[in-house]
Amino acid sequence: MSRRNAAAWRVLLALLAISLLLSGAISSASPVSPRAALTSYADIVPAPMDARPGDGAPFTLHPGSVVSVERGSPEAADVAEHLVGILRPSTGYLLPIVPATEIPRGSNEGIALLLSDVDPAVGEEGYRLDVTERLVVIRARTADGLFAGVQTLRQLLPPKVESRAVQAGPWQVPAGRVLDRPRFTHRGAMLDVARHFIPAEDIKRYIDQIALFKINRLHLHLTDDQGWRIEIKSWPRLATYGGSTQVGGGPGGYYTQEEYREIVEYARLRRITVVPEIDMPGHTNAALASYAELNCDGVAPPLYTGTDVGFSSLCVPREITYQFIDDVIREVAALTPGPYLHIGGDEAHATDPVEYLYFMARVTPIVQKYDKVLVGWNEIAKTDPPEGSLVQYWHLSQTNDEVVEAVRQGSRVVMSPAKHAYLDMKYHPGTPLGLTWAGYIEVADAYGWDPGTYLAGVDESAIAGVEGPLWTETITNLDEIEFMAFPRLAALAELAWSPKDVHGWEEFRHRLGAQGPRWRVMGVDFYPSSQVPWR
Ligand code: TNX
Repeated sequence: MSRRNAAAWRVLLALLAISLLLSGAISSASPVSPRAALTSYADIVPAPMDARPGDGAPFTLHPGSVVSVERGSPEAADVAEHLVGILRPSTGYLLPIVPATEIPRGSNEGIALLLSDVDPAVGEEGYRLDVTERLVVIRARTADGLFAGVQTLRQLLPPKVESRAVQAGPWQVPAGRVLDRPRFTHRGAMLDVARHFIPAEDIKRYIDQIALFKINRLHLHLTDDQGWRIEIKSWPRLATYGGSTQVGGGPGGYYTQEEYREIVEYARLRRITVVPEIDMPGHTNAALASYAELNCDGVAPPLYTGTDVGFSSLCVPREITYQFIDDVIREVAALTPGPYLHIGGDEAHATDPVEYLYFMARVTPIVQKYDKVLVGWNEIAKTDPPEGSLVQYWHLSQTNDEVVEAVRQGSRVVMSPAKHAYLDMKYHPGTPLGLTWAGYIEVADAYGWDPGTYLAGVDESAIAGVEGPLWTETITNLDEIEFMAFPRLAALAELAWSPKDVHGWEEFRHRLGAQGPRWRVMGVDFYPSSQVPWR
């Protein structure tokens, strides 16, 4: 069916639904159950820049409601598809998507996603949401903004809207308006799929969970000592052998390039840019085990299933090392529509410091040759990264001269200070999973820092954003990922999105408490911290 035919059918279906409604064949009135409690504008996470409840009647989604979308924008249409993908299963309504201009003014009832008449205050990624009795209107300059507005709308609908099975209404949104835009452009989550392999299906579920909090970067730590998780066609043993185990000795696994492309596309439809990381020159035992010629002594070490760090290094003096890196970066760049390529660079304790500098001077031009922005852990700051690079700060200290200097040379900083942002740290001594080297991180600790002022001598204008890394030495599956990520990732998302003047632990923990029912419906196995008044 052509796009035009499909659109015509949807309009017809909508008209049919509306006429059924008018003839009383479907009752739009709520069942005579007690009025369901309305959600609140005070409960949105991350807190919007400005949210005001109105005094009008709430909006109610009806069986005949339509979702209208700006004409001529395939990306806006994708956002509409995302929205009805959530609303249709739980409401059981048709919710056809129609072009905005085909709806006669005044006759529509439903949700409109528009790229026109936009308040300039929303910037590139923000949105304005207006809720009145008959209409929900989201206006933004970009599909990113519309998508962010849709996430706010989700949180203003009853939590059961997240159900995959039909639920009873009413489907109400309190009247009001929101004007919103992000503080930082980089709002990330990192997943280590190397220590334990995480299947593509679970990555997609995690993408759904993080998108709700306006996270827009998914950094995948694809390679480490314990496993190589991405198919590289020019060096096939990296995945087939180097990916064949994991921490503890399980079977491991890897993504074929086709599976990886699907992850990237799934993320794109949720306005998330995937940032692939190929860690080097350390954290490379899986590669060294797969190809003897990458080792200085020409002997491949055995695969590794422990949790030590800092013992492996690519062979810096050997020319084949750079042929290998060129091939890998070429193939990974070709799978990556986003601008970033992360080359790790952390904990290279088995690499001579002088050789480390030489190595980075060789690798940096390769990343540039394939048109990618260089990203690395903060150790790369000492290697004179090119202007525009991203330095990901993970150390414990709040001062770092190398990072200050890299910023002076035009790098920007992604803040992942381990004491606050490391999602693999235990919440408290009794947490069954996780590590402790950076301390315990309760929800208040994840929330209680300011990414704009944390690093001495680095101005907020040089901060690209915030990212929550989840290393998986002790984490083996999606349930465990959820338990470590939530609710802390929601705290980091608020630091990354919301203006500083709306931050506040007291307000935040109440907002967070409102997410409990939604997570329960979504099947997210979050940690029920006693710091949070869960609803
Ligand atoms: C440090 S953070 C690492 C990882 C470990 C993590 C465990 C960083 C750049 N390197 O290799 O998995 O600690 O918390």
